Amino acid sequence: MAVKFPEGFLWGGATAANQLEGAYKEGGKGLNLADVLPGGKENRLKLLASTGFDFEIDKSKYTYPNHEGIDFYHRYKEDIALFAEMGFKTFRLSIAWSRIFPNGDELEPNEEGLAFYDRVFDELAKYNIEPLVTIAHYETPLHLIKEYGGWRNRKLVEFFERYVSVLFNRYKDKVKYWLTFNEINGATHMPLLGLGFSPESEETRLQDSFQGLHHQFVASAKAVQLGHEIIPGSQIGCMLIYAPVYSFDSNPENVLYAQQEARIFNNFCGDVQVRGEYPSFIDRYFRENNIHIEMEDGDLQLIKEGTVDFISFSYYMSRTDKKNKTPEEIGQGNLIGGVKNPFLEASDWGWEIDPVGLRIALNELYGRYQVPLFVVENGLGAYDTVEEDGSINDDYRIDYLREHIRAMGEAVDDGVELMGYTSWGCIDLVSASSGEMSKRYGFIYVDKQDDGSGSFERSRKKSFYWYKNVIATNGEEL
Ligand code: BGP
Repeated sequence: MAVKFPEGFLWGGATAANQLEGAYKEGGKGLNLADVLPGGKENRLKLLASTGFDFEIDKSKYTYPNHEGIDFYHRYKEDIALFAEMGFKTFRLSIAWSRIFPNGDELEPNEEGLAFYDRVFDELAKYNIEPLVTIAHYETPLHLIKEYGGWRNRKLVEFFERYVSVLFNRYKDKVKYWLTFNEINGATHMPLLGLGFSPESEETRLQDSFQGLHHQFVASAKAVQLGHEIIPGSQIGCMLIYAPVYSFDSNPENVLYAQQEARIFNNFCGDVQVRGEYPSFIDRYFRENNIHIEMEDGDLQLIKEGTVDFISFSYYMSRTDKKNKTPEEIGQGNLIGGVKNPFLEASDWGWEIDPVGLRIALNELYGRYQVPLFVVENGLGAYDTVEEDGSINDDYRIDYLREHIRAMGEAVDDGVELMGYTSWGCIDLVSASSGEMSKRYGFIYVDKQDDGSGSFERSRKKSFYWYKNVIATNGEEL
């Protein structure tokens, strides 16, 4: 039976500034984190997971794919026309903080940066495509990283507040949907991406990450309050990376372990941002891990008053786990840990493919919070082949998306309130975790290769026509 989606469901695609804009030094933009992350899976993953990352750019050693991205900065009109052709109702993009405040700590914004996003929003408006804007997506200005140590430093709350109030005032007539911090709960895993610092050592990782998270909770709550004041009717969401945690087996010790891991990874940030308070289970975790959060008077009140309107999340995989892993089992799970799930297949990058997990995720989140949900990232990173006639037959991507969309439809039938779906990387772009172009997610192919060659020319993949029909039939024809 066909699944059904509500009227006005927001179908679309998702991107982030640093992964598609390029033009890394144009328009007065300052450097940000992504500008100093090298390309190539080995280099990037190693650096993201490392401690004591050196932020000086060594151009002779690496390539920097985010410098050019896919040149959206110059080609946004062509790209938005293609999104419109697919029938997008919404387009998720982020604003690069360092286009607006090149160093992050200035008092006055950079007009050229602001004007660029005006042009993008105006272009979207031409086609009635609603922008969904992420305010911070792995793009901390480099100056804030080097001079202040990233989000460990309370000062960033003040700089962020200035940044968001500039955004809300400037775009109040153009943008209604906002997200504060991308995948906020991923921060303890890879603090460099979300919190803009690389831990000094493994011993300091948790303490510094949770302190940085506290600063982001305060900053996010302020953003929600400001947004509601400046833009009446605006809707401001949090953004989580959500991966249901399955127990490897029915051993109660493993079930308990899975539950506890899920609480820390999946629930903690949502509890703070949606319910407006630190959950009681975190006290024991902090105590046992020797974590002490420094708070200022009024922080908890602010967090209480700045709760989000909806929850958005990325879903790529579930996680299967057990309490005692053998040395062989460690590292066999997903990017986010755990052990191999014998029932699931994985992508070429080892991300386990689990559409049922999306239905589980939606039910878990809605059951816990009863606020509207928005799937703002989901998709298959895969190698694509361009045939001699120029066609790209990405049936594997269509299969992946079909099953995930079907699972969402089932969740809607389960009673979940779902606002929309923006599949990740609707146009090929630079991969965040691996810095590769060859890990492609798009409906639109971009001729840019890992070695930096390519014409940037865009072409429609088979999935482009498929998704167009999905949107046209509001998900009835998959
Ligand atoms: C999410 C990020 C995105 C994105 C996506 C896919 O974690 O929010 O920025 O890139 O994952 O990951 P990757 O690019 O590593 O394949």
